Amino acid sequence: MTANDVSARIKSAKRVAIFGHMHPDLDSFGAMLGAKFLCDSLHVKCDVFAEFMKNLSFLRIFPEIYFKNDFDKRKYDLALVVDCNEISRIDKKFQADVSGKKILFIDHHELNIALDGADYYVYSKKCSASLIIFELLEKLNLKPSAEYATYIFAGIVGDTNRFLHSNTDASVFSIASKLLKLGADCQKVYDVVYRSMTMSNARLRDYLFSNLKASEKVCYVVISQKDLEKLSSNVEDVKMFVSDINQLVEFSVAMVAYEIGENKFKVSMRSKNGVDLLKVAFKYGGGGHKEASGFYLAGDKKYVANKLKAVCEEF
Ligand SMILES: [Mn+2]
Repeated sequence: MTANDVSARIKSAKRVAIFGHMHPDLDSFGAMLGAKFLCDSLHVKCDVFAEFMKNLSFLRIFPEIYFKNDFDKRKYDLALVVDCNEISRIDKKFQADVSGKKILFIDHHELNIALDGADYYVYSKKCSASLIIFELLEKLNLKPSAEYATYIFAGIVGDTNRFLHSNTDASVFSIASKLLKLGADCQKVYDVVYRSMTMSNARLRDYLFSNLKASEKVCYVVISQKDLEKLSSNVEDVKMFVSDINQLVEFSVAMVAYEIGENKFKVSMRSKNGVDLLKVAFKYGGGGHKEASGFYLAGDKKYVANKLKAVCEEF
């Protein structure tokens, strides 16, 4: 698909429903709002659907009024799914109603299995879905306002971990520069994302580092809901520190398993030194990127710890 194909596809719709992935992150929100700007600019009506969780501090960047929760599928003839390329990764609440609809995916994750009849605008080498949306806007001669430039900038900052990951190439800096010229408020993004650690966050970070287990080049830590309660923290707080653990020079892979529901754990993985995580992620039914991916495990804390010990041997 070309940028013009994407534009034509959107223009052929009467009303577009925009979705990101479940447990949305900065890039998911940035790309959803970027997609909203795209539809607005093409004069196509759209609504953005996302669970707006008050405990996510980074959501202070994105106005709550832009998001809806009650998806009435009869009102929409196109689902525009960003930062995600499979229905099973869309927020559970909307999954069933999205399947069967015409779908356009705009994404940067490795495509595992393509869905019959869906359209894909996927560039897996790109750092973020937000950046792909900005490039789309550029190709269509559309200029985001300062407000939308801030959302797109936040998405790029999120998925590159402020230009740290190896997915940061010259084009990323060049686009960041363009967004700043458009008025993106980078200090606001940094204040909300990187200068917002509380004392309980600090204690959680300490817990994660203190309870690390390690095999040769892989380290991992498991944290249950009970542990989180004791630390007055939640899973969203844990996500802040996965990349920190990956900074340890002794290891090439960091895995953090956190309990998201009773006996259900999400395992977030990060790597460096060229270690590819995708094979392991796909093997356990997950996905993501070469250096940042994840999967789910069912079982109690002890089971998950034993499982991760075995997973270490696969690298
Ligand atoms: Mn992303």
